[in-house]
Amino acid sequence: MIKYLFLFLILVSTAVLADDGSRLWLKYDLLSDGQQREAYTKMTQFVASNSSHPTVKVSIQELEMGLKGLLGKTPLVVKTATKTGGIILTVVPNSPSTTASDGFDLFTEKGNIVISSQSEVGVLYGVFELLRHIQTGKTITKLSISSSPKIKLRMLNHWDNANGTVERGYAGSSMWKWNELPFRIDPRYIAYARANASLGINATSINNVNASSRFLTDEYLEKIKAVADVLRPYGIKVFISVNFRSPRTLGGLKTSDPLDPEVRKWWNEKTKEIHRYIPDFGGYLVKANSEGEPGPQDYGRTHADGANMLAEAMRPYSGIVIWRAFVYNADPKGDRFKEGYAQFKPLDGMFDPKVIVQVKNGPIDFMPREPFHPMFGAFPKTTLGMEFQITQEYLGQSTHLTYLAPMFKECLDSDTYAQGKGTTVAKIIDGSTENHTLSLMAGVANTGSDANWCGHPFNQSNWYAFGRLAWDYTLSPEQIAEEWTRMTLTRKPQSVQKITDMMLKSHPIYVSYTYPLGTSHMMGEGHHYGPEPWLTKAARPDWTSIYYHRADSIGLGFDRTGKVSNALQLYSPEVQQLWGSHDKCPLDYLLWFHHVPWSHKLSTGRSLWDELCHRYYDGVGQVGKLQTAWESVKSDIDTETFENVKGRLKIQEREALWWRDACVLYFGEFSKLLIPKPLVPPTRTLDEVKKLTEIYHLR
Ligand code: GCV
Repeated sequence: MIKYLFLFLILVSTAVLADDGSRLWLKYDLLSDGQQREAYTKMTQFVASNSSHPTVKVSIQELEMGLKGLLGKTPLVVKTATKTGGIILTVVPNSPSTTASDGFDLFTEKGNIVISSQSEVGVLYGVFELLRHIQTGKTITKLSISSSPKIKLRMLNHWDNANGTVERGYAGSSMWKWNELPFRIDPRYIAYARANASLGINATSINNVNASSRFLTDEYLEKIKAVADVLRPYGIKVFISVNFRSPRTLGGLKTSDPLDPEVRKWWNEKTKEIHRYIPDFGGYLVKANSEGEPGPQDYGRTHADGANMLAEAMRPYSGIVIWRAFVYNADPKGDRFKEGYAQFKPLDGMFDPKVIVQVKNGPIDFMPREPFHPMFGAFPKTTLGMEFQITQEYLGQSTHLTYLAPMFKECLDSDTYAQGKGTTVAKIIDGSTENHTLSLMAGVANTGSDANWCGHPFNQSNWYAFGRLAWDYTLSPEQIAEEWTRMTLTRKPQSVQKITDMMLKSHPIYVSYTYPLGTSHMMGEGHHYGPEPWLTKAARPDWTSIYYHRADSIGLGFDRTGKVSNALQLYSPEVQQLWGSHDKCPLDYLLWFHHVPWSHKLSTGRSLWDELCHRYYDGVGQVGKLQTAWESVKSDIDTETFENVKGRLKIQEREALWWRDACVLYFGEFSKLLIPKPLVPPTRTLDEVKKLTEIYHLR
């Protein structure tokens, strides 16, 4: 009996200790260092605020929760500070402070910590900054921080459907329980709001851009209102993705032509109605005339006609229209790379000031490594927003450890040379280069119903990194990785260093065993998982793999220098110079722009074929190193999390091999060259590898 009781106690205690990841980076576990706790406690004995604003209320709640967890001591909440050693929250609406309205000042003054902002939400952001300081072990005795977001709209785009599925979601089903709303509010909505606010994310579009008109019905507007009410105190505005055909499908009109007066009236009224539910409605997000979605071109109108019609409906309100530039025609002779640019270029200067054109980071589609989209820097009269993909459609979904901050940064730091050296993509999208009032960075969300929200425990870091970079794109991937690790996994310095190192290496490793040297779009058809470089036929030519890699007996890569496609000319002359010759082009982008002969010697001293093989093999080898590094931090990581990541690293190793073998065997059929020594050729045949891919297509 005693034996069973003992076993039961063990089981209960491990259940309590195990970390299911649901608290994300807001863990607030007790700091183990007593001295450090004491030092923090001295400075956080009370919270003073005389505001009853809901956002200040949640700020105070967060401090209570955070400090109780981290320090084991809940601060007193008072209206005014009568002594020192506390945190003073103050909102000074027209303060001369240089911070933006939702920025904050966080400083120590006369023995207190002051968090001051022109707005309540700025105070909330300051509170999260203070808690982050404590969580990551930074000093709070001498604070002097002024922080303003670099981008105004920092937004998640959910690709969640009304039926509870998530397009390209790899963490369970949708986190929005449409069948329960508006009557039941899942506590996760609050957790979601806190997590976003902790990063400064201030907007969310709640449904898929392949949008159902259902989201504009009364029934759904009531549900969305309930979500908006939960998110509001956390400074998050709700957007809706709309189906351009809604006036017909929902309104019973004969057309959805944006120049038709009845259609315009319908949108005006619909917009008014939405504002009755959600007075601070963020606006519309639209995918039009893309991948089969309806749009203004169905009526011979332009993207500007469509966007401006919605902007007109939004005119009486603060909301805006976000119009996606992800469009491409199925032209077998064309180059998808140029499509967005070509369709939007004639419209530069024609969009209403309330419109932001949202552009994916690269010209194709969230490939693991793309050159920056040529629209950035080439549309001076249009507000361009950035669209990154946080969910890892092409980046290992939820089984590969791939930390995306370096990839986001590579794009943001790319120099467009639009107004001379230093006109980076970041400076285009923050509006500073062309003096735009609006600015936007959106990320396609990776959240789902999984207990840990994101599937792979490390995928949380990509949500985190996106938010941190949207607030301040000058932060380094290293700093963000370290911060996230300390808050989420461990504060043990050696392990923090090892994990940060793993994270920083992970994206280059992934690229090595999937898409080295600037190859792209060779994934399994439809599901986009695993390799299928031999994909020759699909519903559209630009959904095959051969369209992109162009392997033949001569070499590999898509010549975009003018002979086959002149896509390179969309960039400024400086960029053209940099990428235009295959001897100078950085190897990471080489095959994006050049068809390189198999035996051509690269700057590494190896031929293209040898380099390609080496990269594939090296990528696989590096996954082994990730596994060893992870083993070495075992004692500092929660057991459930450790085992979870360990298992996924094994899958990653198997699949890295799958990619490697598929690609070297398949390309070997064109190069007719042997795998260079000392690399050992795959033990399986190309047919055997193809079978693995076929399994994914079985019904
Ligand atoms: C929402 C890619 C994805 C689609 C996605 C599309 C888009 O093509 O595979 O699932 O659709 O991008 O961004 O609109």
